Amino acid sequence: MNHLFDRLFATGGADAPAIVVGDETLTYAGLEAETAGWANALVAVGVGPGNRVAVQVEKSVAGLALYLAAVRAGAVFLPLNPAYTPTEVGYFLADAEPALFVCDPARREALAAIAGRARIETLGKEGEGSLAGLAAGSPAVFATLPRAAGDLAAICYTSGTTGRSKGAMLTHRALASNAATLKDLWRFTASDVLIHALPIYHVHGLFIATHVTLMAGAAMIFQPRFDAGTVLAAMPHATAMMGVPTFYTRLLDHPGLTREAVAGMRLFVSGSAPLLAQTHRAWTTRTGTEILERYGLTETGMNASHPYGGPRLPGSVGRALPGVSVRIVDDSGGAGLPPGETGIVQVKGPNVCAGYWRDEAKTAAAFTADGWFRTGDLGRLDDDAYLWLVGRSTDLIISGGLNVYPAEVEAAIDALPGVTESAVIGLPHPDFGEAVTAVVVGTPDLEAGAIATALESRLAGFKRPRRILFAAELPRNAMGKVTKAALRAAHATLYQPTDG
Ligand code: MCA
Repeated sequence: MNHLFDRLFATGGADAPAIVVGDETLTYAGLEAETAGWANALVAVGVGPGNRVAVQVEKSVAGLALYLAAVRAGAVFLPLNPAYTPTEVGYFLADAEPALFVCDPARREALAAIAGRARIETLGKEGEGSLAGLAAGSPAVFATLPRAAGDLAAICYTSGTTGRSKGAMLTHRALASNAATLKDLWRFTASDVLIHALPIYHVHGLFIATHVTLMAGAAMIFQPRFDAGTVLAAMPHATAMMGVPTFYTRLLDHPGLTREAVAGMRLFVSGSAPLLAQTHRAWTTRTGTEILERYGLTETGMNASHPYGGPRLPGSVGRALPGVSVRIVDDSGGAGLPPGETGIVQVKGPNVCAGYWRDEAKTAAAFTADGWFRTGDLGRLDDDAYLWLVGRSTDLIISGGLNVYPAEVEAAIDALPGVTESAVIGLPHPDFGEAVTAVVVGTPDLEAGAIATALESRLAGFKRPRRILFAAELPRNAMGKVTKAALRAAHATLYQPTDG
């Protein structure tokens, strides 16, 4: 048995729709056959059980089939944001040492230099490319390789507060158990149709949305990217959507969002970044439906969720999922704190990753001696066991649902000529929730435009500062540490719309 793949395809009827793109529908039997072709192609290029398959492609059904095929072939999938620069990709490939790297045909040459020993094959947005050709010419049957619950299915990279990115090792158990729990909690059945407008290079779109849908035997309307008008046009044909808060604020900005537009939708899920209580309330007022918020991490998948039937308290992320435990501990990491007291959030459960890829020190630092995972988030539990997140113990920025680590952006800026030092902070932003902002100290001839241009080849677009500010010096505390809270307070309204 393949612990994850077999469960994903256990419910969907052969002729039932699995994926709808435009006016084309792929049934469960069709999707299974598609993944077989891709799995045969993977084996043909030498991918074996346990090998890593790194993939940096635009969102497409073929890209999703490639992921499922990697699971079938017993490989370990490593999804990469198409926005990553060759330098960024180079780090992941060097660290994960994949047997195969799949990229867009247009980028093959640029990326060949950084692929190391990995074999390169291609897959384009329109289904073209070398691996796509191989998959299309391969048999549509494949004997799925057995995989145990504890085997790795994927490695997802997440940056650290200092230093380089770490690869969270996600097992078949972690992914399958999380999907099964959420399917039941959110009451997914074969009658559901999910609007899938999330990217498939991250946990939310690749695992949560896809696995929950497939495990339920439901269908998804697959959209290449989020566009409010396109999502609204799909709503009469759908029952559910999963999104990041930016989806909801952009939909609220669209005149087409009305009670009638959402009449057939039974569930709106938000996650990956905090949903402002005011957005939650504005949504309820406008549509008569309540957004269900849930809380997760790359390392753990989902940990907590608003109840389906009970109160969806705005500003809270609900209760620990069945089978998952959440506790709040004090700063010293010792005793669990009683309800009402704020501390560090720790989680435990089958959903938690097996540690970081080839990094025993970071793995050891991420877990307590008694096996709890340190989330890096600060929060409190109330008397009804609802979790309220109040901040982070790290200075992580979440922009439009994507994590940005200031240390990485600061290092790129500090390496530029004329820069003495920099501090990168997240400031409240109406569209992205938080916007990456740099405060730079350096020679008087430094210009924001030149810094922005220099960063283009080093950092993916979502990590690059929206605004670059200059200062004579950075505020510091008595220990000499830059006080980012002071910087955030000083520039809190930088992105707020001004009257008049
Ligand atoms: C794109 N850009 C961004 C972002 N996305 N800038 C800041 N933050 C972003 N998130 C920039 C691009 O670099 C580009 O800049 C410009 O915006 C337009 O790019 P485009 O791709 O057209 O943007 P968009 O389509 O408007 O995308 C915004 C988005 C998208 C819809 C919010 O980022 C998105 O789908 N985010 C979801 C990410 C996600 O799935 N997160 C889940 C992670 P320029 O013009 O300068 O080139 S999983 C997770 O967090 C955990 C486990 C969990 O709990 O789910």
